[in-house]
Amino acid sequence: MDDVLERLEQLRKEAEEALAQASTREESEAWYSRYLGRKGAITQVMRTLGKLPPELRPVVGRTANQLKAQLESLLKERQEAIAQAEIEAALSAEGVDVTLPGRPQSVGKLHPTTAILREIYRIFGQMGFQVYDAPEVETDEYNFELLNIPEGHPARDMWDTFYTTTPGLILRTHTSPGQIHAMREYAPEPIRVILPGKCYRHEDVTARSEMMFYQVEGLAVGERITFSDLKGVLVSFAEQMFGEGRRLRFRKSYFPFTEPSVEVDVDCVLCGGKGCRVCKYTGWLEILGAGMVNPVVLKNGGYDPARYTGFAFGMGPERIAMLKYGIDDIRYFYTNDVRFLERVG
Ligand code: 2NL
Repeated sequence: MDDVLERLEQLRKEAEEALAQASTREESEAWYSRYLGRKGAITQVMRTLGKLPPELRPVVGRTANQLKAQLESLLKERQEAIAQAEIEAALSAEGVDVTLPGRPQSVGKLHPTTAILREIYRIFGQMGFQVYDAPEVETDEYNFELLNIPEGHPARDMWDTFYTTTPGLILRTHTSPGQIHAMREYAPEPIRVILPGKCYRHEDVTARSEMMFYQVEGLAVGERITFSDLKGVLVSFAEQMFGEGRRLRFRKSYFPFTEPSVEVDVDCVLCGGKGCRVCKYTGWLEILGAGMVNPVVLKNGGYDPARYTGFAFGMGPERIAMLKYGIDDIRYFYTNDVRFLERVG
C-alpha cells in the first residue's frame, strides 16, 4: 500500500512541475492526456485499486480522487493564465497605431425640401414674416368651412381628403387651416406669417403628385394692404429664389379663400422657356397660387373686413426645388434613395 501512496505522491510532484512548464493550450492538453486522460498515469493507478486488499482500498481511493481533483483545478488555473497571455500577446502584436489618419466620415446633407424651406424662411423673414406652426390633423371646420368651402361646395372636388376613424377629423389637405389658427391667435393685430408643413391628399402618385407633400403659405393681414403689396412681395421672392431677371406671369384663377385669385408662373428654368417635359412645352412653370383674402375668411379669422384687408399665397416647396435643381419627378423626394439625396441641394 505504501508503494501506491508513494507512487501517487510522486505523480503529484511530477505533474505539478510538468504543468508549470506548459505554456500553450496544446501543451496543457497534452499534459491532461498524460496524467488525467483515459490512459493517463493517475487513471492507471486508480485501475489497480481492485487488486489491493479490501481494507486499503478506501484510503488509496480517497487519496487518488483528491489528487485528481486538485490537478484538475490546477489545470483550469493554468489554462486561464495561458488564454490571458495569448490575448495580451495578440494585442501587443496588433497594437493600434494612433498616428494613422482617420477614415473620412460621410457628412449628411440637407434634404432638398428642407434646403428650400430654409431659403423661403430667410427670404420672407427679411420681409417681416414669422414662421407659424400648426397641426397636420384638423377638423372639417378648419380645413374647409372656415376657408369658405362649405359642405357640398363644388370647390371641395379640388381636395381628395384622407379621413380618420374619428368623424370630423381629417388630415389637412393644405396648410390654410393653420392660417385660421394664426389669425384667431393674433386678431386684431396685423400679421405676417409663413406657414409650412406636410399636407395630405388621396391622389394617384405620379411624376407630378405625391399623397404627402409640403406646402408653404404666406398671409399678411392689416389695414390698407393691397394687391400691389402681394405683387411686390412675390416679385422679390422670385428674384431671390430663382435669380434676378427671371420673368413672372400672373394669370387669373380661382380659390374659395381669395378674391381675386391668381396663379403665378416663372419662366422654365430647365429649358429657358423653349418648352420641355417639365413645363409641359409651355415655357412656363406654375410656382404658386395667391390672391386677396376673401372677406368671409377674414371675418372667420377674427378681423373686421370693413377695416382690414390681406393677401395670401401658397406654394409647394418640392416644386420650387424641382425648378431650382432641375428635378423632373417629385417621387424622388420621398423614396429616400441616398444617391438622389447626396446629389441634390
Ligand atoms: C396653391 C394655392 C393658395 C392661399 C393658398 C389662403 C389662406 C387663407 C386665406 C386666403 Cl387663411 N388664402 N391661402 C391662397 C391662395 C392660394 O395656395 O396653389 N398652393 C400650392
